[in-house]
Amino acid sequence: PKEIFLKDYKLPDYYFDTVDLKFSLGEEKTIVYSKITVLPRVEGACSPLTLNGQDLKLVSIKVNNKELKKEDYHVDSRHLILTSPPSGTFTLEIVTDIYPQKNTSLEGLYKSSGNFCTQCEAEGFRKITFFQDRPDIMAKYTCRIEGDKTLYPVLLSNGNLIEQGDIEGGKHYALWEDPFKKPCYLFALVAGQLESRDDTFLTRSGRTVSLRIWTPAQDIPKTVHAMYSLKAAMKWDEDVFGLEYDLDLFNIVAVPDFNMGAMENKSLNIFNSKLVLASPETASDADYAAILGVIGHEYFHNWTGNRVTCRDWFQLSLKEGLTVFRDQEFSSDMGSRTVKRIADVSRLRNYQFPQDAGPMAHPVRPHSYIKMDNFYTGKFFNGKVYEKGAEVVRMYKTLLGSRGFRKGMDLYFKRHDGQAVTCEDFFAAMRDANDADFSNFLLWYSQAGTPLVKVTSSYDAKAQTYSLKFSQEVPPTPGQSVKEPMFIPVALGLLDSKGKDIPLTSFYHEGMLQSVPSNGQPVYTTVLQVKKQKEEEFVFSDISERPIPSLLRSYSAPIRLDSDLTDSDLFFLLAHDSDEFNRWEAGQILARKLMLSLVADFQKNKPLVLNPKFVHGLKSILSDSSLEKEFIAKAMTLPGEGEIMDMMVVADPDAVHAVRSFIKKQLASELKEELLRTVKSNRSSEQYVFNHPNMARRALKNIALAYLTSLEDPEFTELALHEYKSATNMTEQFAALAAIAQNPGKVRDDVLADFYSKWEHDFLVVNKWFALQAMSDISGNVENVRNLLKHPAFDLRNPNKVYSLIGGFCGSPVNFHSKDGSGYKFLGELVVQLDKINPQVASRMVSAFSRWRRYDETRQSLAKAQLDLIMSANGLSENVFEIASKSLA
Ligand code: HT7
Ligand code: ZN
Repeated sequence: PKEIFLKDYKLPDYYFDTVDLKFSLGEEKTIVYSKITVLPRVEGACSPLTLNGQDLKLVSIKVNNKELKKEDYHVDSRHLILTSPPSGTFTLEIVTDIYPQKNTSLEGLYKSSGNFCTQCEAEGFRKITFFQDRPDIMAKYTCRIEGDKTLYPVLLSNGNLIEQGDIEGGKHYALWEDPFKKPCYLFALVAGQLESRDDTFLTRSGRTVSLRIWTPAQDIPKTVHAMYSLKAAMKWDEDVFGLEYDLDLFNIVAVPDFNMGAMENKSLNIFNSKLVLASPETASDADYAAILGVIGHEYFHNWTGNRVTCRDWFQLSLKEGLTVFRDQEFSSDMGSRTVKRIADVSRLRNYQFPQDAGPMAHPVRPHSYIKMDNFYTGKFFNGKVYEKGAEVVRMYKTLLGSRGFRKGMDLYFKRHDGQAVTCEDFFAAMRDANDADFSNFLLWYSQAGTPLVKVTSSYDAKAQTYSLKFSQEVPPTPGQSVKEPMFIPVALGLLDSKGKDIPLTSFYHEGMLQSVPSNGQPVYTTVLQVKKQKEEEFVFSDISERPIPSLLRSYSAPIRLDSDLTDSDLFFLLAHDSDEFNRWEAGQILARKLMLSLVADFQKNKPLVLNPKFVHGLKSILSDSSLEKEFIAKAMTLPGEGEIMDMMVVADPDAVHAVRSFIKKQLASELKEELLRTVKSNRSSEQYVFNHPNMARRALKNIALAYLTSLEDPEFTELALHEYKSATNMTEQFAALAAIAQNPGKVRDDVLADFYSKWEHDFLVVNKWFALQAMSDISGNVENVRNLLKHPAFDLRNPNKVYSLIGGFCGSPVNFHSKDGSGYKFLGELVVQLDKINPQVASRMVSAFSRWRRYDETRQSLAKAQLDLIMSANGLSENVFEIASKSLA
């Protein structure tokens, strides 16, 4: 397979001005007619024009209305090359046959549950017709769709519907015109039997936009929350960024077969049903929150991605990092900022940091790729381009403040609307709008690896000065052995002995006095700019007692921080920090330290004893009625097994699992009364409402119930059964089921069977049921999962089912990394099977092997054997090849 490099980027020799498409949808094949106005970039040049194409049957090709002679073009399995195109502007007409019914890759045009739909990002348009399939080719499109009127009553594409009518043979047509220039990855077509929920949005300039959410008729009642989310997102983008929607129609279509979460096609977003359909009985709070976030995300792409797009796929973070940042901010404003930040940082630590420390490490802007699809974030595949990219955008805001950031955004749109640009262009807009000195900030895009920042503190009582010394190191990653120091914003506060913030006015840095910016009000948090590899000192004067530093407030940079804070400092921060994120963080640092020391004890066969101070710390959080309930739930959640394994020289899944279970049970038994009180006082008394206080209450109740049920005490099993039976919403019903399912036995089996029989008609709920069983830590679970593969509701062709069952299984370290190799064998076999059906989904699954070198020798050789087997499979896709070969390198 061919590797593509950023350094090889060249401007295209030809631009496309207009693209007129016609689709004749058929049951055996679909015929695609395309008519393109081609403009040479340099007038008079007539270099060959290379078009991409994959799985296409070329029917005919015309240039300026004349059939092209055989000697004037060349076709191979991936290209159509016009060897001597005319000089000057010309029209190119191509007819191709495609076979959407046979397309199981869910890329290009395919059928999902009887309906046609498309997925073109990143490089799927080449499966529809021959084209320059690259994002810097921006053109105006029209699209005429013809199809059977009964089978496909609804015909949708991008832009405005300008004509429709009946044609012979029981068919009808629709003609769509998109007035905005766009790259082909934003093209979309949907045809089928769908109904819509309709609404309107009045923009701030007074235009009425029609909003339509399309699903099969029976699902329409489940689109209320999606419509609410869309309208909230439209309003938020106007309020926060001054960005208004630019067409009179916005469509969303929900499809059950989709490789990712959703796709931001211009004015025709296509969504995985999971991220549209919700009702209190069938969707959990987490589903509701995900729908809000993803509907927002795709909508926000209209400006950050569509109006201003990427020059090439290496710049993916330009749109994705920025849009993830925007959706995170949207969700924060709609709920709790602290809780959202905690969730995002946990995700970063659990998925992205491990990747950054493994063979798949790559910069936010990769230097090369084989299959671009491998750089996207999906359900079981977090990536630097998205999550770390969002952290990079957040750092601009931390450094410039909200107003400075907004100025940078305004300049970015002013300069680049309608263009395909690079990460440097975004950087330049932020810098120029603020006259900022960003020195080496761009390294965040080009250097892989998570920086490790060490900080030591000292207090001089006589001089009343407090000094913080920073040093940083960026670990080597594949292809980048030596790194330069990064520009790291460290948000900082200082607490006095009563736990109050000390006002900050100035500090010395490299002998220079720097004043803390203020608008006349006392300032409690300032941002230090750490830029050097060697020691860099910041000295605060007039500090009358030794302060406790609250470092990296709100997680101001995506780094690992190693400080000299003692356990008692951390307990103090846990109790007092005004930065709630750092309160949680102090608890997490303590929990990580505790877990690591217990893991060492476990490995030495020493008895496990839980530090009473830790129990006491959590007890006071649990009983503190002044705290927000969801914050308490987060603080009660122990760091994930992956996070702890990541901190070990040799990851030991069995020890980490044993220790985490031990702490959970120990906490449950010591805090029994408080937990029971928490369950009882947080039951739902009213109808389900999706709002922050109610979600927080349910989250707290559910974690308390999970702790209690882990004790395997009949009293608490009974309690969980009661909660399961009396639940009026999926959040509580499923949490009770999950609590019961922790413990093997008849009760578990009966409740799982009961849940299935209740919900077998709802495929989204059945996926939850698959995932719950797949992720179970019950020993030898691989056999259950193998049996579930044969369940009538399971289908390897549906990505959601694969992510639930196979992805879910890989999420249980004890079973996936089982020392007998049964988990590895299971995944190895499935990847080979899946790759023949859907390479994108297969490559996401194979990435579970990528960190095989982190384990002991036995596990290493078992995992490597599976990777070798995968590599030797016949007809291996480029997607799987890239991940498997990089993992083995
Ligand atoms: N921009 C969208 C990316 C996407 C995608 C990428 C590869 C393969 C399938 C895909 N479906 C959607 C999603 C987003 O980030 O908004
Ligand atoms: Zn996106």
